[in-house]
Amino acid sequence: MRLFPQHTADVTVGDRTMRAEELHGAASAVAARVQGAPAIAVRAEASPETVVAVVGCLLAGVPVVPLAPDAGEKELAHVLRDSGAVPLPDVDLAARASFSAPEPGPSATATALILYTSGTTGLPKGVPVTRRAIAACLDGLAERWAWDADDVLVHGLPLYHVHGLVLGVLGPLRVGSRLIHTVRPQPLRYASARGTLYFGVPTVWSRIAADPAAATALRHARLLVSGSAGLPAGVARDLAALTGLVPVERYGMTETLITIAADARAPRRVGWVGTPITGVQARVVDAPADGETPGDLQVRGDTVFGGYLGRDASGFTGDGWFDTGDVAVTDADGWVKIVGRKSTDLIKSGGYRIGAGEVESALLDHPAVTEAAVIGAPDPDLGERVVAYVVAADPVPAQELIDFVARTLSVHKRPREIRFVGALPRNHMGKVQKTRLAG
Ligand code: MLC
Ligand code: AMP
Repeated sequence: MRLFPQHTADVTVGDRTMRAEELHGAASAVAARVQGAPAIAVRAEASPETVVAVVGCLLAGVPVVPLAPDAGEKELAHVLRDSGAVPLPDVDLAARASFSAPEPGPSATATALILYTSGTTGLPKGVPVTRRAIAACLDGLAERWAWDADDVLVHGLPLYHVHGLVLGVLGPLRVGSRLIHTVRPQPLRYASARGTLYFGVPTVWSRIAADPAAATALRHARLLVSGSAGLPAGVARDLAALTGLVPVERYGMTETLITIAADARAPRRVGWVGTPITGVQARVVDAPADGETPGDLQVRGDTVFGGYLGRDASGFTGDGWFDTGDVAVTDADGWVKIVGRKSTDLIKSGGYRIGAGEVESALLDHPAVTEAAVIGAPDPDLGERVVAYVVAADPVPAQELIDFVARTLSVHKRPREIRFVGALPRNHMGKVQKTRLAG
């Protein structure tokens, strides 16, 4: 199954642009080199090399494991061991080859990507994403957003998650629209790139809304899209005032890709993420479609994965629906609004998903730390920020612990704040009572 036509569109990352033919030639050279490998790990810096590496592996039908460029030793070792992926040697952007996969080519059910994502406890788990899931997700979104080859997509999101990589790179290549990646998602960089379509997480939109010069520069855009976390109503309001546009929202997960999205042509309903895209069904369990009663959000369909790499298919109901862990309401028109999350041990900070257990165990690896409990505290900029309650055997500066987590896991998983306590609140079974830790 082909994911994109041979010559799609030009891709710019930072100050480097690759014409569609150049991208295809360099990616073909990668494909010829990696063909037959079980899986290839790509250090996913925001660069044309990353785009070429990913496209090359996909041409060859070899699964890609994108690595966070700032992944620390512990996280990196785990991902490489768990996936069995082999790191890709340097990519030559000047290489030109012509590659066609032996017929019949990779099947629709072949794994295209293995994305690592945090659970509530333990180390991140691998999510195999099939070619069919990617195609269904991108075609469904193109339909919702009337996204076509005349669009120019702008974003600066990281290239190792669904948002920045699947939607933000494979999306334009499949649709044939030009991509301008700004390397970092800073307001002024969005403002100076002339696009029609802009992707951002709520933190990006809130920073743009707080920068009127940057925001007003987006007035020419056709569509702003927000996702990966809930968009605060105040941010939507400020953006509307400055740009004349209210972002369209969509909802998804690493395990399911994007499942629910609002139609760009429909009136905006801030906080509502839309209806299931083509090929996907959603249900809110044991709740009437009254727009008010919350229940567990479950999904199934073409975009949904089949189970974590090397593990059983946890998270699925007996009748084959994936339990997202999110709590939602739905209304008579089938629109969905995300109202919360079942586990407080999954933190969303700046759109990144961070497992409390993973940060706790990283902190416990530090010799001065005897106990640690991590929570997500409400944060006006990041949505939630990682806060760690720590019992220390010896005096240790908070910054040392923050840097230690940034080094062992990755920078975005570091606690933004350490609160030293004499003991953690525990119940009579000895379990930490996180509800008694103040946000
Ligand atoms: C700070 N830095 C440190 C550090 N403290 N470096 C080492 N050690 C420390 N202790 C450095 C960082 O490396 C970085 O450098 C700089 O300081 C700023 O880092 P930051 O403060 O962490 O960045 P911040 O401004 O908080 O980031 C906000 C953000 C980011 C919005 C840019 O959170 C982001 O990119 N979010 C996107 C997440 C995303 O794509 N999620 C999608 C998941 S998919 P430098 O040099 O790099 O600036 C999904 C599915 C779906 O959810 O529905 O989409
Ligand atoms: P990740 O695995 O990083 O893709 O994170 C998935 C989680 O992000 C979901 O389970 C939701 O909690 C959250 N999420 C994604 N999109 C939205 C949205 N539009 N509104 C609210 N939460 C969202």
